[in-house]
Amino acid sequence: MATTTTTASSLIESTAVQIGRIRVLKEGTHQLPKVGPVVYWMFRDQRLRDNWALIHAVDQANRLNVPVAVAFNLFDQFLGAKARQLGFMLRGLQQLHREIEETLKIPLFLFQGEAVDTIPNFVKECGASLLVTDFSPLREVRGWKEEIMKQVPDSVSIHEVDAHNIVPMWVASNKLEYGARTIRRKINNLLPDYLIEFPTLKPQVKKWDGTNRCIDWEILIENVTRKGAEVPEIEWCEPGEVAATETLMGNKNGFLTTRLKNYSTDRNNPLKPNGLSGLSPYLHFGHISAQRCALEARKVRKVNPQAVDAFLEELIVRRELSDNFCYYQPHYGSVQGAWDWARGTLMAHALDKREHIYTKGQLEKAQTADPLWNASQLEMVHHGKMHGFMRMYWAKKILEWTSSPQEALEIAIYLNDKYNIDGRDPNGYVGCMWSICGVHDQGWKERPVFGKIRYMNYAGCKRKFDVDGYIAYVKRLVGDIKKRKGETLLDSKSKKVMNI
Ligand code: FAD
Ligand code: FO1
Repeated sequence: MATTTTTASSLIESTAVQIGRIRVLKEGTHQLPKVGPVVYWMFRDQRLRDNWALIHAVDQANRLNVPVAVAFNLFDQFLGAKARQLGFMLRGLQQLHREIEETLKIPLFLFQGEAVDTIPNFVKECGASLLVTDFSPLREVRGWKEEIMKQVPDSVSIHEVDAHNIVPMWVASNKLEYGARTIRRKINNLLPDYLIEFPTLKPQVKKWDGTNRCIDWEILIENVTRKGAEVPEIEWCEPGEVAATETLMGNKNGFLTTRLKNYSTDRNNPLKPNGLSGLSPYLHFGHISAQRCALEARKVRKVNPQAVDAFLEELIVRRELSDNFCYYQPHYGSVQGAWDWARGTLMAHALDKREHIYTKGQLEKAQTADPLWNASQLEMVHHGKMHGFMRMYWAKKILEWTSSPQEALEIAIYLNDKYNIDGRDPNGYVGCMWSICGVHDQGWKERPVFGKIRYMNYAGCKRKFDVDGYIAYVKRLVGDIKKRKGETLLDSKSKKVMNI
């Protein structure tokens, strides 16, 4: 994608958002004073608060003295998403829609279909002069943007804003980073410039005067969740910005307010899911800004410096490293995307005898001889979020039990995207590649099947945590979920019978 660094001519001098956070993807030829509205195509950062893309869109609209609108495109099929993910996302969007129209009087337009059709059509229809997009490194998103750049009229400018990372991905580094060690220094040097308090979102000067189609959220959510019923919604995680902020710092069970102190110790204990922040569903769908999480975490650093530093390492360095990898490594999600040393060692051991070989179906149904692995798979399938520690073990065993590293990677990504509420995320593609292809890891003592890829086994887990306790915990968890499902089913059937 031909991106030019931001030039003043294309940007009405933006003071609200640092220039480094904005990339001009296309220079429009619109001539002042005849300018049309600003459209923000919201994709990854589905929130009102602390959203640099929205701040930029409103700022530019006010400078051009034109209205601003938000457009969201619901894809019919998005990387295998089912009811679990789409229901969560749409319920979050429903809240956003109500708030953005009531408090900011900014219309939200929801389109269904392919963004390469709906977004350019909307831009043409409303005569927009600027299209603002947020940033995702995923190849599908980049392909859509390339196409949209061709489809929109010459007069339209397109600005991309990294509203997801604290240090914009392209500012942190202009190349594929080798690991956390190399990118950490670059990010830390830039944090003083970028880890700053957000400006208040200014009210828009000009109101949208076009008619805005109303959205029947209930019908839409009902249809989408019925179609994707194979992977049912989760009940334990309330979607939306309010719940996200509660999870971060609510008085009742907030991570920073009530659960931070055990983070450094408990986060590697699968028996303590509350030991993790629980923020990944909200960070993935953009219901909360990572920058907000970091700003709030820094405020409580004095109380728990170790826990805050460990959290910021994951939230800033590891997370931004994932975006760096997916952006600069076109073969992310494939063995081709691994470093030479890893590809070499995996190929050298590809024909080593495997103790077990399982098919994708057997793995999906947790039908292996390893009760620990089965428990982690069942936690993901039924609970919708596998514990971070178990994800490493889970993925590494798939390498051990399939006939090739590429097949292992494909199965791990397929299952991770299908069942985890935070799937289809750069963190997931990198998590699977770290586990199976040693990306961002070093080489270890050579052994069968794994070669020099870091090895994890049951005995190692037993040394770290109460394996039997975790297996029993997941058994209870799955039993409770099935019981609740049975009750709701019975309840709805009895309602039908009693015609309630
Ligand atoms: P916390 O420990 O509280 O982390 C807070 C935030 O920091 C996370 O939400 C995430 O944004 C970031 N973070 C934490 N660990 C990592 C990491 N290892 N790499 C990158 N960022 C990290 N994360 C996802 O968001 N989606 C996925 O689909 C996903 N799949 C994974 C698959 C495998 C095989 C592995 C090894 C890791 C995967 N991860 C994924 C990374 C990590 O396991 C999750 O981000 C974390 O468990 C989410 O729970 P949490 O927010 O409660 O964790
Ligand atoms: N973003 C959209 O703009 N439209 C969608 O229809 C959409 C569906 C979707 C389903 C699952 C999921 O995990 C994310 C989804 N997103 C959607 C959000 C966006 O794609 C993600 O933020 C990226 O995958 C991360 O870069």
